[in-house]
Amino acid sequence: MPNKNRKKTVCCIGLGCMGLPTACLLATHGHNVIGVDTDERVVAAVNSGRPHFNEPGLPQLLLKAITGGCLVAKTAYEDADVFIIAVPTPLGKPSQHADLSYVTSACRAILPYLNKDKLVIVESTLPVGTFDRTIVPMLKKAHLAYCPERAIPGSTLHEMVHNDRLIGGIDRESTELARQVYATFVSGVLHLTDARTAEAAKLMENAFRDVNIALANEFALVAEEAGIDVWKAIELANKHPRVNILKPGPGVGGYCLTKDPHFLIQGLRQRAPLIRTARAVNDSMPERVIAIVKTLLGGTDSRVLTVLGAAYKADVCDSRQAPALSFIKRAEDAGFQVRVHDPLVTEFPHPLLGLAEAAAGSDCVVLLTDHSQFTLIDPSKVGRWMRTMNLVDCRNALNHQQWRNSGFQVRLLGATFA
Ligand code: SAJ
Repeated sequence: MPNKNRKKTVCCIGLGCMGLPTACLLATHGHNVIGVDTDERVVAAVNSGRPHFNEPGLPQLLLKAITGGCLVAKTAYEDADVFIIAVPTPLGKPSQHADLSYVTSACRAILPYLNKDKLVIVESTLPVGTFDRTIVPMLKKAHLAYCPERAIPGSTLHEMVHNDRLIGGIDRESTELARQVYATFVSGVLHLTDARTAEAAKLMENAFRDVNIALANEFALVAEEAGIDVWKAIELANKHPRVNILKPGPGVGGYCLTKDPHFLIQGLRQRAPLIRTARAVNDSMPERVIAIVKTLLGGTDSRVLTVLGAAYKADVCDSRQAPALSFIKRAEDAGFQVRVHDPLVTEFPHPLLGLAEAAAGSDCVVLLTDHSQFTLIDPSKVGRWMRTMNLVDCRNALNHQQWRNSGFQVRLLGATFA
């Protein structure tokens, strides 16, 4: 068994939204960390002490790790005591099965360094059984554990430290070694289990959230037809001691909820109709928003839309699988011109404009993401730039009375009237 008292070198593979915060936490809790990423821009950003994405507290922690000399990023792999794999597992198309190519290529790259004194931890999301079936046969020379990452973007560092963690080693020694690594910075409970159960738990968490958001979205559709305000109804329903309904919105985006429900049921004979339907309900929401916009604009030739929010959720700069992507495509197919404003996102397939440019000559503001900054927008100013003053708020994020007082016609998703 490796000497647990020696300062460990940890090689963190994948410096994305989860890998970089993990590397920084390890580096500021007594480990020497080598961060490996195939993207040279990411490596350069990390080594210069500037995170390549927006996450509260990360710039300060990264700077501390770099200036303390405990973290260095590289594009080449290096020997270490512990390897942590936190690379993406995208949804393969059209199979809707996990694409394991990044994980398996990281496994192949570390093979030359492995022996019985090494520990490999995989944090990447995996379909149930993948660790035992695919990873273990490749890396069996080392101690192995599957420990899924479950922190939420926007509160990653807090959750990485305070959340409970699942540790599924292939044997007691592997589980114990992985437990020791996380014990250096996690204050939540470290639950020891097996890899298969850890894989399933992670996927079930995200399927649970996706299904519950779908329910909230379906409530929004019901409310629109029934002539009630879903936001008020949900607020009141949530006063019940055993009810906690999530929020409706223009769809579910991001890297996790859009794929993990598929991973959970991939390859099963079981059809899992609820999980599949939830995905379909959430994917249908951008189309519902288009229908609302069309009703609001009526039969006029008003055809320019200003989208507020390209990020998949509030106050993050990540636009992966954002509802805005699907909304813009459908709106353009329906003949609308779309201009997009997002103060946080920098990479997006559609041009990102300043607010004034995005609103100039527009007929309708469509709020898709509830960034805090959007509540500071002065509707009377925006109204002066627009051709006709309409607002569709898909997140119940704005002060509708203020927008109405400035001359806007306002529609709220999930309510016939704002
Ligand atoms: N959303 C709603 N209504 C809600 C909550 C969310 O429409 O009430 C939408 C968001 O706007 C966004 C999408 O759902 O488009 C996903 O956002 P999220 O905040 O629910 O979750 P993620 O994808 O940022 O992070 C999730 C988290 N999983 C759970 O909470 C069970 C996080 O803990 C996981 O670590 C992460 O997935 C992951 O990496 O798997």
